[in-house]
Amino acid sequence: MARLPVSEEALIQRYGPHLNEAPPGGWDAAVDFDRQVRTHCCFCGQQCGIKLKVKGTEVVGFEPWYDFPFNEGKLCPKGVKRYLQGAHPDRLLEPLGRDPGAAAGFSSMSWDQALDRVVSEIGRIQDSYGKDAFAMLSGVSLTNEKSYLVGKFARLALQTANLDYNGRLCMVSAGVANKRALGMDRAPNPWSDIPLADVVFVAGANVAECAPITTSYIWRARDRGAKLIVADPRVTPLARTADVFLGLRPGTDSALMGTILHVIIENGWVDRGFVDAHTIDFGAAAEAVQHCSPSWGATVTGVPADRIVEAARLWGTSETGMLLHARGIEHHSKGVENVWSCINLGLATGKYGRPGCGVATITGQGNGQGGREQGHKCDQLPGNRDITNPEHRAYVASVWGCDVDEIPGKGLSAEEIVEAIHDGKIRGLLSICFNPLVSLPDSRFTAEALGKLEFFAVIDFFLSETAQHADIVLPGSLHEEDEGTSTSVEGRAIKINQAIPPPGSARLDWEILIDLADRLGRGQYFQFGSTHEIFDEMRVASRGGTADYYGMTWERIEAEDGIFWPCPEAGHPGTPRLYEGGRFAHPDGKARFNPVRHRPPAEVTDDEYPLWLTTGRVVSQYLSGTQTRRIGPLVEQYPEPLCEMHPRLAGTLGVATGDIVRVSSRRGTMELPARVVETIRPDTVFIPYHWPGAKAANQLTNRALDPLSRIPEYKVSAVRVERAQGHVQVRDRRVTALQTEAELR
Ligand SMILES: Nc1nc2c(c(=O)[nH]1)N[C@H]1C(S)=C(S)[C@@H](COP(=O)(O)OP(=O)(O)OC[C@H]3O[C@@H](n4cnc5c(=O)[nH]c(N)nc54)[C@H](O)[C@@H]3O)O[C@H]1N2
Ligand SMILES: Nc1nc2c(c(=O)[nH]1)N[C@H]1C(S)=C(S)[C@@H](COP(=O)(O)OP(=O)(O)OC[C@H]3O[C@@H](n4cnc5c(=O)[nH]c(N)nc54)[C@H](O)[C@@H]3O)O[C@H]1N2
Ligand code: SF4
Ligand SMILES: [Mo]
Repeated sequence: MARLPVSEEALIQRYGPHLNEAPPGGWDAAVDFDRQVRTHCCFCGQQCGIKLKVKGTEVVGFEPWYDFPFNEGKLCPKGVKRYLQGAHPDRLLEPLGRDPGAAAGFSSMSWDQALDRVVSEIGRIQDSYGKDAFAMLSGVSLTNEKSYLVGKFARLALQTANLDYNGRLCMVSAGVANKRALGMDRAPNPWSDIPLADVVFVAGANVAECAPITTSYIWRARDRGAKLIVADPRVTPLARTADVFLGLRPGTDSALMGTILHVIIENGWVDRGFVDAHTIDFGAAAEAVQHCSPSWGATVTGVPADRIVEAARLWGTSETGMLLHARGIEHHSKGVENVWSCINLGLATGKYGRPGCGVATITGQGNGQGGREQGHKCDQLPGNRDITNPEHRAYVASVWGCDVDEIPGKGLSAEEIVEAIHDGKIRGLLSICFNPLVSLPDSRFTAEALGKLEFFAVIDFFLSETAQHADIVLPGSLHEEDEGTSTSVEGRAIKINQAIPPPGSARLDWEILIDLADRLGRGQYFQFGSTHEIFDEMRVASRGGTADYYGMTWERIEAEDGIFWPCPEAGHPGTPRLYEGGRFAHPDGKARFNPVRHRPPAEVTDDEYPLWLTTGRVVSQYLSGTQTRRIGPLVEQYPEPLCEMHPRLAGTLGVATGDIVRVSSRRGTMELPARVVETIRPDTVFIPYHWPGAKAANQLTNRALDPLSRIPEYKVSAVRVERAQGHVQVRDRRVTALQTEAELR
């Protein structure tokens, strides 16, 4: 496999001066601005520090924020271009009501009209069908304060149990697995631990495209001589520099990790001292992988046995090591088990609670970490408390000043809410910061469900594809228009600062919710005059929970470049590294091994659908694309979905790059251009999912859910691929700089 230069130094030599070195006069010397606002990127969970340049009431550019320790000024293409979204002509400036007579299907209305309509429909639906017949969906591009407010709003203002969030499509498998195994749902390490690892094992994560800044941490480890193992059906840009590449068949991670554990046990590489002192149930986990010999593993995963053994040797014999996983492991109907199979490798070799050691999920969404702690999940209350636990409920009721019985019980998860809408059990929906029509699996089913709603309201700043199905659309706020906190991939709470006010008559998201609560007659619970006041209540509500923010203040968060939770009291320094000294977060201090027996995905290939489809991302687009499809330079880089396939498969289909192919699954069919690459397994095709309608990968995906986390199986479907009519010139700027001769066996 051709190798690229790895160190930053080598890259500087090859590609010119270091990115951090601004040209004389700054990056955008030509940009005329009044002031710079220090804040963070609105996109992924890395939450890079950035300075926005503001002229009047417009964000006109950016400058790297070199002093912010996580990214030290580095930004990926999305961060660099994010400032272009606010001025887009599609920005929603006033409330919209469905109006079949109007050209665009909507006509504008006053806030009073719009909010009164929402409130009267909530009342009508709840009076006719019960409180839980009105549901709410939320998202974790929202700050901690807004996430907290949404949780309280749904429970006390809407009084519905049915609230869930888009993190349900994202990190929940890791969340459930971490909580049950270790007692806490957070990456165990600050990212500064990555360069200290002797082995970095990246499983199911396209780091260079989806967590771009993490690449630099891994390179620093490699510069120190660390070995890199990558497990992915595709030779991702990072995988092109791997020492051991495990090009597994989609859906076989628990077999791969189980085989690695088997080899570690057989060779006596288990850290018995650590296992005996700090864990329970090792025996059960060992028994579950007794049959996982390297030849068995090779048959199931498609990875040569000697490579699996080599990965096991590197991981099993290294003093330190970090395993980083993302949705490639977690987006499965056995996502929780997959994560457990990774955690078992960390526990068996004592790789927790020390510098350079840990098994960490790479959180995806901007506030994917904080948003999963503040209580807008269907089973959760603030502080990552359990909504079914009487003590947890009583504490939160005491903070909210309500009767404990006023807090509804556990509700349905995101996909289940859509299924209940489809079944006619849920009749009304309020959605903020979620674009389910593009992002949920089996989009035809989602569209059918949205069509059955008696009333649907959306709070967004663009008319997303989902919002096009709404009865009322309320123009909310962009990231740069509000302030608050967010919690990054590392578990570091950081401060988001307001750069500009919302334009036109758009309003701050939290003000909209408080206005609605007032009109619902529940204003007594929502006496907040500012986001700062929401933070102060949130801090108290989190007190004593595992995700404890009680000791934080906005001022400290700014002054200290962020604070890692738990931070249980004033003056507490925060907790960058969890589990030090081998003390885990369960009451007895011990971690749990969980036995994992590999099982196949919900859908497997057959004669009719003989290929694996896996879906994911490209560097220049973000999630459902509502934002990044409106940023010209990002669209330029990769304007439409391409179906990645191996030359061997392309050969049997008679297809070359640019030829249109038809991809069909049991749910639907789409046509799109092929992109023939050597960097994918010949039995697998990959389609990025950032586009709507006929370009949506989710027309093909399966609604199968993990039984514990309720995450959909985005990473495995069975498909058929055929050549269709037509040929186009494809543009994929991503790969040109990184083209290699890499070959998959
Ligand atoms: N550019 C960009 N960056 C993003 C985002 C974005 O939309 N665009 N979204 C953010 C969010 S919310 C998230 S969740 C993260 C996602 O970050 P990642 O999880 O890194 O991204 P994905 O592309 O979803 O999938 C990761 C990898 O999993 C591999 N994979 C597919 N099936 C399997 C399998 O069965 N096993 C294994 N081991 N690997 C498999 C894919 O080939 C892919 O390379 O990215 C965040 N960052
Ligand atoms: N096939 C396939 N499907 C997937 C995945 C995959 O890998 N493959 N990945 C899944 C994953 S990991 C994720 S995270 C989901 C994401 O799926 P979604 O959460 O549905 O995607 P987003 O694009 O984040 O949608 C957020 C919407 O909220 C709006 N928004 C953003 N910020 C704010 C804000 O501050 N306030 C308000 N009011 N609105 C805001 C945006 O304009 C957008 O319309 O997709 C999932 N879907
Ligand atoms: S998208 Fe993620 S990696 Fe890129 S600049 Fe924003 S926070 Fe950083
Ligand atoms: Mo995600």
